[in-house]
Amino acid sequence: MTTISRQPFQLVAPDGAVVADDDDHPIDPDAARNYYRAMTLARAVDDEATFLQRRGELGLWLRSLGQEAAQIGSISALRASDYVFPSYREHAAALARGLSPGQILAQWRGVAHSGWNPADHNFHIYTLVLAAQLLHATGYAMGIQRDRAADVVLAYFGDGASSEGDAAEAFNIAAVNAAPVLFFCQNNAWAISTPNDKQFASPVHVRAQAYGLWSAAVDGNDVFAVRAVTERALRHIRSGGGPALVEALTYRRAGHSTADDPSRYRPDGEVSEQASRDPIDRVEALLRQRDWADETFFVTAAADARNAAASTREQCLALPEPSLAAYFDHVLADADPDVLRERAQSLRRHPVAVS
Ligand SMILES: Cc1ncc(C[n+]2csc(CCOP(=O)(O)OP(=O)(O)O)c2C)c(N)n1
Ligand SMILES: [Mg+2]
Repeated sequence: MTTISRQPFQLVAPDGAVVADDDDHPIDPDAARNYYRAMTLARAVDDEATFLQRRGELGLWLRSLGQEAAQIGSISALRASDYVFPSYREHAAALARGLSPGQILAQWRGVAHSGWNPADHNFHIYTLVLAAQLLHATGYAMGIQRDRAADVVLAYFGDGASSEGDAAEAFNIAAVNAAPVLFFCQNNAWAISTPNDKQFASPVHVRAQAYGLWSAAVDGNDVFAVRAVTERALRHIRSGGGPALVEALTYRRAGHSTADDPSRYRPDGEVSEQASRDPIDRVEALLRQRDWADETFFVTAAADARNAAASTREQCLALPEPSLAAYFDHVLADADPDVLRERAQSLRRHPVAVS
């Protein structure tokens, strides 16, 4: 069954008021406190990484500011054995999966091709070629299907990536094969300087229906709603219903990257208006209104966030410089004569870099 909702699904309003109850995900105090902590931690790491880039310690950083609920709500619905294909902005999801800040920063510091072994956390390396990971995810899901495993693949992508040919191919071939994959779009309203209305004439969760995907739209800044909709999509997939697509409507409150100046294209006032829909403030308002957290909880969460920031800094500065030879070590799994020749050539040309 395919569901189409033009009104994004919401459980908690921006002011913290509960607008609906949901059997798939009751609004309960433990969950609210856990979400608050996870999102606050992710925000602190993201802020610190931005400072590190400004100080010249990272070459580039792509912020996830404002997208924490979309990531935490979706990733928290998965089982540990499910496999994730991120795009390049899924830092909150990566932290929730157990990756360290240092592992996430390594690529942006230019000292590693990725920074982690995907198998360690069932979390693939970041993919910068837009929508390529949707094809990888579909292929991986078809492999799971052939292994008769019960796992599901979740693939993150952006609103801009949704108009890539790779996305169309992935949606189609996943549907034809009933592959156990959830395509999770974080629609943050912008693809660098291209707004949604210049990107597509029909939202991705509506287009998904034509491919034969189960789909739904959700308020991406409402962590409870994201979790509930993701649960529904996963249930559909796990019961053999085929692939699904969730479009989480969120907002990119930072530039595309630290190399971008959004004031060149973004209307004045848009960011401050969107700040009133902040996903962390929303859970804080809920916690305070319901009296589900006392002052000690918030003070402790803030201290944990400061520690996470300090640890991010330390881990970043402690990342080892790779040798030039290391760049050739992960090109192909087996020794290849061309790669070995280029490796030897480079080491001859740059003897200083070797030492
Ligand atoms: C195939 C491909 N084309 C172009 C680019 C350059 N590029 C990098 S990010 C980006 C915008 C992507 O926007 P979106 O999919 O909405 O993701 P967001 O960055 O907003 O999270 C573009 C055009 C790329 N990386 N890959
Ligand atoms: Mg986008």
